[in-house]
Amino acid sequence: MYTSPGLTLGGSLSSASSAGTLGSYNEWDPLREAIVGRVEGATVPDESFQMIQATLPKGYWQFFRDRAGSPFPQDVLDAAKKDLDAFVHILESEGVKVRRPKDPGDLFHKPIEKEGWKTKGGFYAAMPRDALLVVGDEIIAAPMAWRSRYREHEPYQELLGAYQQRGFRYTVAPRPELTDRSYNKNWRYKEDQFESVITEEEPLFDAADFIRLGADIVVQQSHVTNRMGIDWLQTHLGSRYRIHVLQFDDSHPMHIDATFMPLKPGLVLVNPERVSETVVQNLINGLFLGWDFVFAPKPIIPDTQPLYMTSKWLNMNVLMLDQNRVIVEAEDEPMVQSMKYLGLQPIRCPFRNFYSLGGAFHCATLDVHREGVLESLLNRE
Ligand code: DAV
Repeated sequence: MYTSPGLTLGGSLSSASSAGTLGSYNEWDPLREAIVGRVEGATVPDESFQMIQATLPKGYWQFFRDRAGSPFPQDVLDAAKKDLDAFVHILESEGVKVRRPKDPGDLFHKPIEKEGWKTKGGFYAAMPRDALLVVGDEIIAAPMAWRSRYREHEPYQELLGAYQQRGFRYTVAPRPELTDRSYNKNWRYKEDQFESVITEEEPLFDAADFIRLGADIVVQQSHVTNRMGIDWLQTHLGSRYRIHVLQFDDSHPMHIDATFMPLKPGLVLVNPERVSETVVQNLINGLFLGWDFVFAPKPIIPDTQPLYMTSKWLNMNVLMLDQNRVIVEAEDEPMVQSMKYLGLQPIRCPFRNFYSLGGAFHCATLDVHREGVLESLLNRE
């Protein structure tokens, strides 16, 4: 067991009133401060058709082909913003200090041009969990595989600067080149088999493919996270942390947090369509010795809700405020009941309209400060 880094408050984020520590080690310690994303300026991402096929739902492939580079429909954004405002309000009333990235303005409506490629636009600052990874007292900017996400860290720069003054370490992972060599040109859509659309040309990852459990971090290889990216992070973090690569039954993996969601020490919520009984048994007999695994209830989102970028399994993309309180979608009765059954206290927040942007409570946040210490909770043999 290690002790907390115990950073002191530098002052530039002066409204932070507490004794001022930063950092977080896991997904369940008491949440004191979080970044919540923004929907303003969200742009339909301009990615190759192979990347769209690999990561996005079939029913919307044509939408992405037709609308790449243009803003998301305004009514979708307005409705999503309402949900997000309600979420911020709930977090604040539960005692969480909320920080927001800067309004990106037209940043994401502008083309991004690098050597050998150009996109019509960027994406959004709605999901800080994708772009930034907090490990202890360090924030790491992810080397993201989508070209449209190349400038996604920019709306967070001011916040990150202020956090640095408060003692957070800020690391930018090596900026990827994202030339054609980073993408597997022979990739073809397969319904049931995972073969990554990205290559091992350079380290790539989205922060949301990692889940933190103290000194152990689990990750999935995906269509946006490669082996080199995982290895880079392990080398960077050093021996204090151990990264474990888990494999699930998912041919279109992009972000682990609708598949594998630890709720507290000893308890993981898993996706029954992607995590088989056999995989669960192997985990319980090994790395997760002594832990309980619970299958998430089936999502109940109506088909009328447009889900451009995600499956319905966002129902399990919950956010723990501590080992007891958990934020759950307001109308998701099965999830509310499951959480109660597990002895947790669900807090309902309307979020279906935000789902349309591809994430839920975990995706839309970044845990800047959870009170707690670094612990080793898994069975490393
Ligand atoms: O169905 O696994 C998760 C998206 C999180 N950004 C899914 C989508």
